[in-house]
Amino acid sequence: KSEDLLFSYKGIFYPATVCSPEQFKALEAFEARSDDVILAGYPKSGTNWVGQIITDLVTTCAKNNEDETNSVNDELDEFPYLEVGDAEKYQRMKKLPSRRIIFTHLMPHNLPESIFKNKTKVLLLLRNPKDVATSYYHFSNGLSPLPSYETWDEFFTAFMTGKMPWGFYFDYIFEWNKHIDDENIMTITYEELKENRAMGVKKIAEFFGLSLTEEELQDVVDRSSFQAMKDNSEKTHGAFGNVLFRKGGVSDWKNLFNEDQNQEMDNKFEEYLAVTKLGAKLNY
Ligand code: PPS
Repeated sequence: KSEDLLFSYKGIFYPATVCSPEQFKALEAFEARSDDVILAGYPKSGTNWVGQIITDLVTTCAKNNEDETNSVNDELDEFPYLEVGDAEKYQRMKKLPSRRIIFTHLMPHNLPESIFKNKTKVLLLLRNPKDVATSYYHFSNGLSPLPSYETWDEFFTAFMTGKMPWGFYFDYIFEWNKHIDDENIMTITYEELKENRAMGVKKIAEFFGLSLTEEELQDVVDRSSFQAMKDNSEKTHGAFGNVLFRKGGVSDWKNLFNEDQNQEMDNKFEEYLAVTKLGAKLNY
């Protein structure tokens, strides 16, 4: 049954095939380092995209400095999502050299406190909720550990009532908005990156203090086009790549939303986010 694929932890659903309550308990004691590189974003906001950019920037920098290694997945063949794995994952992560690269879909109050205490830098990735819902719907019905939905309408109801893995989109943004003035947090939007990838890549490199030559930066930009990543996806993501690299565009929601659903989401935006700083950054 579809719902059996999920479990609830602190009031939020997660996919049981990739996370567990034991591991969430273990996560509380995770010690973030001040030089960890963290990418936070609600599912389907472009995590794999920005994740590749970050990984590419960090690895290029490490090579230049002749550092031995850097990323969580390279060293221990570990899935880079903080909350995905087993309860022993955090012990293994202790052994990793800096700089560790960490992705997460968790809301800030469910992240280990050490991230905020140690002022670890967090890049918060935002994407328009209509495109997030569209992407999430197709992903859930593809090859994924998530429940599938008979119809778009059924999915839309689940999305709008927060019955989604990793929680309610509007709560996610609302909770992160509480951290908008933290010095260790910077935001980037899917849409701004889509409009000008070169500028986005530069902004990300500067935020994490990664210095690369113009040529190296351009290589990172070239390697992170949708087409380049899709072409390489068999290697990077296996069969899963076909589902993940779907359209990679802006406004595909127009092919799914009816007028009522559009209005309902606009109302939700008004209710939760219209007056928040993060709301102003969303391309709404
Ligand atoms: S996940 O499973 O939650 O981690 O998914 P996530 O990686 O956050 O989001 C997947 C969407 O990001 C799109 N994507 C890209 N867009 C533009 N350029 C590049 N290079 C790129 N790589 C991934 C991907 O296609 C998903 O969006 P949709 O709208 O479904 O195509």
